[in-house]
Amino acid sequence: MFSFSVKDVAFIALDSMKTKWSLGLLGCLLLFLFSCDKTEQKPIDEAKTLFTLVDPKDSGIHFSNTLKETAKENHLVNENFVTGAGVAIGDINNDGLPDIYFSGNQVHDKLYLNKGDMLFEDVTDTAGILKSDSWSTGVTFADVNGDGFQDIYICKNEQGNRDKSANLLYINSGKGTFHKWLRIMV
Ligand SMILES: [Ca+2]
Ligand SMILES: [Ca+2]
Repeated sequence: MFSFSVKDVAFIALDSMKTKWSLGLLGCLLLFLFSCDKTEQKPIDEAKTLFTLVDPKDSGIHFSNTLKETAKENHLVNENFVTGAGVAIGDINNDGLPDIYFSGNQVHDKLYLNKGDMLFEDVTDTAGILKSDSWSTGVTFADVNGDGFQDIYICKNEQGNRDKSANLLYINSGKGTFHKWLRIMV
């Protein structure tokens, strides 16, 4: 014959709830660990992947939109810290190979000419692209004057500086160089 006081019943109920919670948490933890383990151990069959990562030393592309936050310049006072920059891909010299323009926030923009076989040449300086100290937030190629050569339009947004926020339009000479043709206030 067993007898339980109200205190004993309350203790058993509480202990039972703790056990259930513990088992529930343990179950969630095991599920998480097994699901992570499954993903990490899944072998990658490179023959079935759509893309192959090209090492910068092979492609020649070393651009990185690196951001450095300071007490004066950070994501709390400048929304551009979380909006990123931009990339444009187009054939600027009409050789059938797509070329790449990277716009940079705190780093300078870079223009790469496609030399074939996934090798690119940095032609930023020789093409006449400015080393601007203002934030570039986007870029696109478009033949704005209809001469058959892709021109470059770059969006700028410098926090609190309207003059540095003027967008830039570069006109393609068709001879490997660009002329800064317009500063456009928006
Ligand atoms: Ca090209
Ligand atoms: Ca053009």
